[in-house]
Amino acid sequence: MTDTASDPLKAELLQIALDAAHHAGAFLRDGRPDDLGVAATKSSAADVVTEMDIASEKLITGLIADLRPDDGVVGEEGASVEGTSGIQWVIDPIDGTVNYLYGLPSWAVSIAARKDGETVVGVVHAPMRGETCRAVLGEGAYVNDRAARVRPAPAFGLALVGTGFGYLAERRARQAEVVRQLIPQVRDIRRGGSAAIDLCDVATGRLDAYYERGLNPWDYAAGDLIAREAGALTGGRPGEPLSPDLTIAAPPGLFEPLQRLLEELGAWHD
Ligand code: LIP
Repeated sequence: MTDTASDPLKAELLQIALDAAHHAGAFLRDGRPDDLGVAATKSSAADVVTEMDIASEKLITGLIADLRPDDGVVGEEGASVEGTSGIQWVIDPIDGTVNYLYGLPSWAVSIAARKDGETVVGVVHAPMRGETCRAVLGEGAYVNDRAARVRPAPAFGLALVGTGFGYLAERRARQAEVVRQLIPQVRDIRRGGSAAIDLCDVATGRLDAYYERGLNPWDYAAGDLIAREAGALTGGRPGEPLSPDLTIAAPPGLFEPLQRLLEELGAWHD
């Protein structure tokens, strides 16, 4: 895979992200224990961590530290390095952990690089799909070697909308109430279990839109850039950037009415 980025730094960051994601992806795909279990839980008994999440994050952060020891790092499984270079890596070593635990194919390694707080490189590698989505800020989005573009906005009632649900029962009840009101107004809903893949599916036109409340930066950092570079609008509540409060991605013409409806439905609060 030849990847060019106009800026040598972005080219270096992209190559490191691709190499690390592919290395971790192969480890996770080929080394998944048949008896994989839960190593720990976080916000609830359903919010699980496996030994492979931890090992994947260690593998990725080790590769990055060897090549760029002065960079900052934040990872879902606890990686936290302040850094002095102005570059911060944002890592989800397995996005879609529950899918991975159950042996379902929809999981990915998500790696983003931020320069002075702005995401400049994003890579989402989905080994079971044989796909890698990537983007460099201002230089378009790609799935493997093909340019990625969003599907043109459909009529609202024909939109295929991805979403997801949190790990706490009271939040899930609230999210169910939002989706109950949304479903009759759109074509259908899809719940894939990986925000990073859902954002890439918007970027490649496999979903018309995606929204979710309660994501963490490592879930969306890379997929957000990929979706935007593929022509999507992304954000949260009206006038706000995407955040753990609410993440929305969709092409222009669909993003705006979906954002308005989610605001009316209170999708941004528990
Ligand atoms: C997952 C997200 C997904 C969400 C899940 C979970 P994880 O991230 O990608 O969209 O619905 O609840 O947060 O925990 O597998 O990295």
